[in-house]
Amino acid sequence: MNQTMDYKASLLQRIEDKTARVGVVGLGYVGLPFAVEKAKVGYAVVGIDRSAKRVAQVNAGQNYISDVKDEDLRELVGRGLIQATTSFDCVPELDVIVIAVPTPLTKNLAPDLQYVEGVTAEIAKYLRPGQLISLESTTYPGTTEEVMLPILQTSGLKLNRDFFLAHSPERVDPGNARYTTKNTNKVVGGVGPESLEVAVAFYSKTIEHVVPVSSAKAAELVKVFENTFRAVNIALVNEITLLCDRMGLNVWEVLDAAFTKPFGIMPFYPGPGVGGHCIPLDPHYLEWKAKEYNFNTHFISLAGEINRKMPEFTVEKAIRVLSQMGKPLKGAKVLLLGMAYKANLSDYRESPAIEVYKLLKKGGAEVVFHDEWTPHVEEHGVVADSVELTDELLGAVDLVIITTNHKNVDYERVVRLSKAVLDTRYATRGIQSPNVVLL
Ligand code: SAJ
Repeated sequence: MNQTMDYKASLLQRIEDKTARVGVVGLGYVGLPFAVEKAKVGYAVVGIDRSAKRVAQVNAGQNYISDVKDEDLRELVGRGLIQATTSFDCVPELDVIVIAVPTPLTKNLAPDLQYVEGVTAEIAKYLRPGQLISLESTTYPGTTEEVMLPILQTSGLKLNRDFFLAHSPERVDPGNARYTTKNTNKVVGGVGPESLEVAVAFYSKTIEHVVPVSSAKAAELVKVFENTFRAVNIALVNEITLLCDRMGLNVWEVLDAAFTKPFGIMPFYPGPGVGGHCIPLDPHYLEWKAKEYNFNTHFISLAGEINRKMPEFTVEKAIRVLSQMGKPLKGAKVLLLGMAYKANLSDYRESPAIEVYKLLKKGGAEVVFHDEWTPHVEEHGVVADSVELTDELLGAVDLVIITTNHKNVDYERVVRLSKAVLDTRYATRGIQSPNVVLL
């Protein structure tokens, strides 16, 4: 009787002895650190990215992700353990393929899976027996099994006999030096027990603690819940900020005091809005899917509504500060300090500072920004370059709005030289001055 090839056993063996060749689709803030971690322990890694520029940078050992050490990438590329390509024709040589491509929203907050579907269709063209496919992109529960699996099955291959399919959500906190790809607990869910077994074996080779769950769907919901937890709690402190403004209370004092409670609370802080490619977007993937079950996720919708209101509130507060100086918004000179979506990184995608910039311009203000992390900004119709933070500039503008609390700014100097400062991040904590207004 001809023994049908046990593809699972041979794949497990290759994972175990590190002869498995690993593919990473999407060389961004998730994919490139992952590729480096896998190569560091000896796996040969092929990065696939649609950007020829990124592919060329990787093949030249030129790092572009701040969470990756330049010398690590250079060394691993030099040793031939990492290479990159724009083509999927390398797929047949790969044993494990990890997908970390963007999952954005459409303009009316519906999931946009074009990248996940496109990549899966490319992989399906080349799929062969003995391969594990793992989706890491944040998405709604059901994507891996209901969207990816049917596309992969067009290959004619059989799930859990020929190929294996899993979801293992990325948990990268950009800029977090303490928690990295290696030491952040990793949830893994398979489409069937065999897929779970193979995926757990793969991730366990480089990640200290792997957390298996019963299905890919459960793993998808774990991640969307994590980001929803943050979005809702950020919205809660933002809502308290709006109320404190009406009550004439200092929300920062209230929150600082609340967070002295040693148990049962977790610090979140208000701001000019919520940016990045995760927190403002991912929860709406769950909101959209829940409707299929005739279920309204009220917390997600409300959190999104409140967080999206914060840029407007910031400008409203700026108008009040200017009018107390006898200055209408129209013609006022305003300097934004920080365009990145959060402190100490260079990413400005969905940054609330950009929304504040647009609203101020719309109101007729003359707006410039200073942010050494984002020397040039091109997003949502704003195209502008960072200006130098000179004494003259600080003295010349009517209002400075601190929109991102980067640590590389001397806030004491900013307060000393400015007419008025609206601090949306409490970056001026500890600096007492009558010309500072907090959000
Ligand atoms: N923000 C606040 N107040 C807070 C916390 C954050 O206004 O108390 C703002 C930030 O300024 C930023 C936005 O919310 O504009 C998002 O910040 P974030 O740190 O929550 O989100 P990301 O996108 O940088 O990274 C998050 C990860 N962050 C943490 O867990 C701390 C994690 O949720 C995900 O692993 C990651 O998104 C992702 O890729 O999903």
